[in-house]
Amino acid sequence: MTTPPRTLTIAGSDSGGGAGIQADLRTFFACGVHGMTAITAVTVQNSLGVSGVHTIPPEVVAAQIEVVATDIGVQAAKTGMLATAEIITAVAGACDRVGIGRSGVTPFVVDPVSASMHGDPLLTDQAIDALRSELFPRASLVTPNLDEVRLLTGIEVRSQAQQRDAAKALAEFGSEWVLVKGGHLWDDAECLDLLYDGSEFTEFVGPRYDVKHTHGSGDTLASTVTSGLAKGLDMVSAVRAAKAFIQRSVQDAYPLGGGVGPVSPRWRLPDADTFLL
Ligand code: PXL
Repeated sequence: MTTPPRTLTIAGSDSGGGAGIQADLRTFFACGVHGMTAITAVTVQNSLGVSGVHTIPPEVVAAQIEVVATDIGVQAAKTGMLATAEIITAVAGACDRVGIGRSGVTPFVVDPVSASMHGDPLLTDQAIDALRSELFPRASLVTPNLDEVRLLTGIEVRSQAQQRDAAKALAEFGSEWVLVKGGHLWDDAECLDLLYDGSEFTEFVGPRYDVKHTHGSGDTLASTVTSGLAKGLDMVSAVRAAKAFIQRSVQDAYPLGGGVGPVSPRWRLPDADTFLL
């Protein structure tokens, strides 16, 4: 057997299995790559929300990145919940040492996760600055939703025209590509994700699905892009593939507990309901 492409997620654990590391790993598996993890924080979480956060020491986060990169190798990496400015600084240093990000050769997707969909904070206020100044310049792609756009740029996006302005403002922070996700433009009948490379826009338009269970959708999208890049796709092709993957996974979202359930790549296993029976 040959070894599949290897991907690394630098992110937090969601004990409810909906988002975070858990969503990233199942997406990596569904995309046919070998997923590895550098855990930044353990959240105490169920479908109703986050009731506790325990952060991992920054040097332990950095060490996880370095041991897997030096032994196993990483074809693409992503970030999710980074929790604190100290962890962000440690991640930036470790990535530089192993060639992840723009100073190296390994594509690096930065998903600037700042809060859960219930509004629970997953990043300290001081860490927003560190994200902008330390991680964005290293990123091949950043993937903010519109709440994160507001935190990062101060721009309140209410239209597709403002979505373009936001992409231009975000590009100033130094990433190679910006993907401004339009899922939170609730009044739009369609869902526009806007990709920008500093000079040209590429639009990815899809239907807006009327589903309540969308936990982990941003993580799933960023993990799919990361998997595509690890397999050697160019950025436009990786984002196109990821948009198709998340649309299908939103349609297969399921209820969980008393709150919000996850989007699911279970459709990748056609016999999921009958296997083992
Ligand atoms: O979906 C963003 C996210 C990322 N990582 C963790 C989370 C969440 C949302 O709740 O809990 C650990």
